[in-house]
Amino acid sequence: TFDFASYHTIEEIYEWMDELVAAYPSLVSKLEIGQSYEKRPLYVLKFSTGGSGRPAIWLDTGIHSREWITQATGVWTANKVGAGDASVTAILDSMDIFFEIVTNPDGFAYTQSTNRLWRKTRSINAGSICVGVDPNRNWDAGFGGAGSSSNPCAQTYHGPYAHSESEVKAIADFILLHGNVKAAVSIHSYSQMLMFPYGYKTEAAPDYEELNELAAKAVQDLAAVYGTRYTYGSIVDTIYEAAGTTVDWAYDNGVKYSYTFELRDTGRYGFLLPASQIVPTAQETWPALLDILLHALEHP
Ligand code: 0X9
Ligand code: ZN
Repeated sequence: TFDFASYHTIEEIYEWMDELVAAYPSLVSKLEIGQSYEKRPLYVLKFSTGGSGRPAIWLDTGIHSREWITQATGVWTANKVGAGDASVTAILDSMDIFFEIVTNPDGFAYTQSTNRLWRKTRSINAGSICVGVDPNRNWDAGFGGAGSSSNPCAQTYHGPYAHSESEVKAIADFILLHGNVKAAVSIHSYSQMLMFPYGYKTEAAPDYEELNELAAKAVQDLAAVYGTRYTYGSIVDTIYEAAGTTVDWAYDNGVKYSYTFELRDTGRYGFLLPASQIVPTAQETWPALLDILLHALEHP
């Protein structure tokens, strides 16, 4: 059976997804929302107890491929939801959850075959020898602004135009077509932070007070598990100005509860977090995630 305390290959994760669907067929299904640049399927796990047009939650991990703790936390968390943990019953009674675990599959495969620290997509840039676009600078939210680069060789290259990356466009199209996404949580590492819009401007979001209070509660509940300390606030106040990120786009497109985590650690291991920390990281993140989901449920 699947070992949640180890890092896994893309093939192993895809196989595990099919096992999850097979284990809980009345709750979990697998959608393909598009294809990556290198034609890998973009799989999304759908958790639903039925109904149609229900409000929904969007979750993604691994949009930056080298942030391995995020895909691993995604697997643990999806398993928790699939197993019908009592804490999610109320949420699944009226909302659907969509979870993309391997959000940048080409990059993830490349971190396993060639360069463990690959961050970007693997698209070819016309006129450059450098490969890839930063999928967390490619969104149509202040696209091309401060904290993103026009240099294809940069780690924060924003790409030739907004949603040029199929991995990004697939999510944007999915969320817009769905039309009733209430919360979006995009999970990164590392730095131990919980953030909300904006990242592309210093102006406070209209819902700043509510988003900030909810973040405060979530990081408190996270710390209660193993004492791990997170900072929180808007992206621009907490980490740095960054144009074209997922959660700013989601927020500006009607998803009020848009959050981004930066999971463990604060730099000792950085992106190379030991596998022994996978389960503890997932366990402590869970109550924080639940706070956000339950708040979205209670504030329709
Ligand atoms: O630079 C980034 O994209 C994020 N940090 S990371 O080390 N994961 O690359 C910070 C940007 C702020 N927004 C989100 N984390 N979504
Ligand atoms: Zn990241």
